[in-house]
Amino acid sequence: MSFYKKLEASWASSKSLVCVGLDPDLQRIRKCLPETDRPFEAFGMAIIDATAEHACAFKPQFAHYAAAGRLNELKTTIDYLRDRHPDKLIILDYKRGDIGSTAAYYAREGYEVYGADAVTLNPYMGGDTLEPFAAYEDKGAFVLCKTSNPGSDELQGLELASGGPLYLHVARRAAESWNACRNLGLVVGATYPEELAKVRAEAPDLPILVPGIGAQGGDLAATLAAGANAQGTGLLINSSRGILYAEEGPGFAAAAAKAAEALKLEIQACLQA
Ligand code: NUP
Repeated sequence: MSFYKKLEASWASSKSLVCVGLDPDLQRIRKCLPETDRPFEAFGMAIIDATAEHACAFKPQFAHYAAAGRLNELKTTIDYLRDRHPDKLIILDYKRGDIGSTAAYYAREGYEVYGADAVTLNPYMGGDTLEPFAAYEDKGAFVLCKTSNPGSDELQGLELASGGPLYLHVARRAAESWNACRNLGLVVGATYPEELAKVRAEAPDLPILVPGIGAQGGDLAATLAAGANAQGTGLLINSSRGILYAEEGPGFAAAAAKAAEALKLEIQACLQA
């Protein structure tokens, strides 16, 4: 199944735009779970099972696993997700970007070793660095466009001599010449709804992954008004800490379920308004 078809199917079956970010943090997990050798796996599985009915996608964050020396648990968590919840989109957030010959290895890592449906990529080395990923025609890649961090304007907002900011040039390229295989999306932070509206105008059909809701204080209503399409989809609204650590104690999974459900319902209410 093509990446866009899989994404459409995950929106349709979940009736949700919520993407649950898996950003495990050992200190916080220790407050939630009894001592175990594989805390990232146990925490991830519990969060996945608790929140799946409210989510269309999960987004494991590579650095959280890698920095803890727990990439093996990233792999088993993704395997578990694929096995138990096959209709959910799995987005590996690793923001790769390198010369094409090396990018081919990163693509193999993301899609074949970890088995992600989609990855996040940094396109600022140029479109040729995306090609090895786009060549996996049934997989997807979300290209960083206007990121959620406070400093994202420093480079992404630079005005080009040809007119308009750099991030809009990225949006146009991702919608057109970079997207020959029809499997790209964009990343735009919920902290920049005005910029999201401009991106949406340049890329009316691209799926947009939107982090920055919850812990980073992004504006949900403005995000949906700026980025949702006529069908009330087109966006994946990510929340990581706001769901994972809704409660740091033994009730973490039930609290995460509640937080994911609350986000899903808030999205529905905004879309209906
Ligand atoms: O622009 C971006 N902002 C951002 O926060 C692009 C991202 N991929 N992210 C990621 O989304 C970030 O690395 C983290 O995994 C997640 C946001 O987490 P939270 O603020 O919801 O806890």
